[in-house]
Amino acid sequence: MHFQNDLLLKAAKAETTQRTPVWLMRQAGRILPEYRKVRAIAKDFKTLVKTPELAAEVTIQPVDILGVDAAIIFSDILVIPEAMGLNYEMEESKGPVFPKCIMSPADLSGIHVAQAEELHYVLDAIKLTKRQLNGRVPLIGFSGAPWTIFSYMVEGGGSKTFSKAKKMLYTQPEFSHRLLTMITESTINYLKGQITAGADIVQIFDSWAGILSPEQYAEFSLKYIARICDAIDNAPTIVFAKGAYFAREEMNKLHCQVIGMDWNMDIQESRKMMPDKILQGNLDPCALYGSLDDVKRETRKMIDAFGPRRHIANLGHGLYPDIEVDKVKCFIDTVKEYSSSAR
Ligand code: 1CP
Repeated sequence: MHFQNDLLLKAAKAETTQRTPVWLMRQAGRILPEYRKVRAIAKDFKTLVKTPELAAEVTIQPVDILGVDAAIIFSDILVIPEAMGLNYEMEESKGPVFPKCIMSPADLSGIHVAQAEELHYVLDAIKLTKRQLNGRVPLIGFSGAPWTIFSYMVEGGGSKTFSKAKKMLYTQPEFSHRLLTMITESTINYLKGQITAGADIVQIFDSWAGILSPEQYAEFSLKYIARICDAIDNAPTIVFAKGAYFAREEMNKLHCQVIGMDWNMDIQESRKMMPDKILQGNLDPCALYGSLDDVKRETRKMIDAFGPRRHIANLGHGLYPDIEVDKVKCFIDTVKEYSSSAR
């Protein structure tokens, strides 16, 4: 595959680039009026995810409108529980809800390890997006980390504390491992399918890493992320574990190329703890609520702290829906300009 812009893939392979590549978590959807138009045509979130033509369109929008160095396939981490047999609904302005959730071994009766083909609509959206991108930028595939997916399957939706999911780890550890193993196997099948369909690099989102103790994190999350990383050998992998500052030394040992960082992680300290990794991140999305001058200053500070090499610029978590598009563009343009002039 010949790319017009392969900055992200080069950076992920630790090759020198003329500037720092940049993309944003949640760059599709949320902030773009163009997204909302397509979303209105689709009527609901799941139809959008399951219609490859529309999913491809909103995947490419941020490449055209924001000028990011990569596209990320428009989907959700919750397609995995659904493929395993646990249906979810996306309630307007509320988020995901599972009509049934997993509480005991009996609830596993309708649950199976998912095969990639069961998520054919995502694979079709990837193939179509790749054709339409035509090598302009690489395409990122993704999945949730097993622990984060487990949290939604047990909790039945979002939560501030995920106390039901954590209760399961304390009260039914063996059963927890059984379910985590099934999610891990499904995720390996799915990510391999995404790469075969054309994803150039994949990111594993462990959004709820930070609510576990270091000991629990090693046992119930990192172990399964490591299995996924070991199984994926034909594309670079990014692991983003939000709040897992306590696991950085362990994450340096994963068979992945890139570690995504949130804004709680000090950049210099992270360089020392993860010397073998390319680092991605980590500006606080709330920094984009400041003035354009504030955004420029904060972005330059981030670029200076990471230095000119072994960095992929991003936010420390996804964009919030009320962040203004011109602030987002300012972040992207500042990374591009400042990182080219800084070397
Ligand atoms: O109707 C809508 O437009 C709903 C908003 C929305 C969007 C645009 C949801 C509901 N999901 C998505 C798409 C999505 N989700 C993408 C692709 C788009 C992009 O990156 O530009 C990705 C990568 C995700 C991943 C995702 N979904 C995560 C991991 C990343 C993170 O933010 O930590 C998580 C935790 C979810 C679950 C989810 N889906 C949607 C919501 C509101 C939530 C969070 C619910 C909660 O608070 O627990």
